[in-house]
Amino acid sequence: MNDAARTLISKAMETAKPPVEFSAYAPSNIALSKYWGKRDAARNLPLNSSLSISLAEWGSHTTVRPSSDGRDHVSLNGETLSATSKFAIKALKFADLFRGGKDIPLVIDTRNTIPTAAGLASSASGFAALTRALCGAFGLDLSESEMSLIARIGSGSATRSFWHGFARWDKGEAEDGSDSFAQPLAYNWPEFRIAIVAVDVGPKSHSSRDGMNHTVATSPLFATWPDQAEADCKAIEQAVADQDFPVLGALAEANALAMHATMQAARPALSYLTSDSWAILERLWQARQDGLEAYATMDAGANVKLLFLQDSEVNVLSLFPEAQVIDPFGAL
Ligand code: 2P0
Repeated sequence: MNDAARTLISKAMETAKPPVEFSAYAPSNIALSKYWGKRDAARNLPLNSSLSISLAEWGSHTTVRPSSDGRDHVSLNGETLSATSKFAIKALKFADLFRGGKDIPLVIDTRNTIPTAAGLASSASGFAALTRALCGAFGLDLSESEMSLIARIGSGSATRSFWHGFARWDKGEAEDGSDSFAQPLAYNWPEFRIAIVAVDVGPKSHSSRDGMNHTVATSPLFATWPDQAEADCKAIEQAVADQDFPVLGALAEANALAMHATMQAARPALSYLTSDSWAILERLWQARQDGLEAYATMDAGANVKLLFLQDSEVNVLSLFPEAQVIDPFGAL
């Protein structure tokens, strides 16, 4: 299989040094224009481009170091994981891309700063931080675009987690995935805010990977998604460039609802949104009719993320007192 990411790693590893301890951070991100559907599952190549905003200090800190007892060790949030845990298997399989069959035992220690109660997935920040940490540990001098390309093999959304602010993952055209990676968008928007309204913190019934594959395979509504998503991505980027918040918010909300509609038309239907999610949306839509300028986006889970500008924060919090507000440009 010709895979640009795997080729890039093997080439870089030809001159790698023995690993040293290296720590890295990557922020989580939320897509304003979603990635949903793959044209190639082995390389995690998407059917459409996507555009995200990073979550500043909400993300993953990962340290990679050589193991002194000859065995791999993986820990998450201070807890040592069994080698058979899902997280450990995924992290070590990803590290194997770098080890290329050589016996290089590693310790991988990840700490997520995303509040557990926010119920956000951490695979985006997790694989981006792990990519940075592995590259650092082996002394590989790769650009962020190259690291984004590599992180895609771990998780598609990780491509967008190498920067603060906005990022766009171009779907690319090449079969080997050489042009499918993300880039930062050089727009600052200090008033931009995101609030997480947590609905359900339990484990989800379907992983997003299974959910998107099932949707692509069975949903008659999916046919219109890739072109619509591509158009939304372009229009949202333009709205970011113009700092036109109502246009951006309306597009992001419509894009998220269209993604969820493709899932609801899957056979059998797939729904990550619960009655609580819909109740939040209805409350938001009522408030919008009354003048609140806030919009919603939802991913492969029941939580609702609100998008608004700083001057609406007091009103958003009075409507959703439990919401956790993130200032994506604040700590930069
Ligand atoms: C996104 N999601 O753009 C979309 C919106 C969920 C809904 O990217 O199979 O964990 O590892 O590439 O990146 C979640 O999917 O999936 C995701 P894989 P990933 O943020």
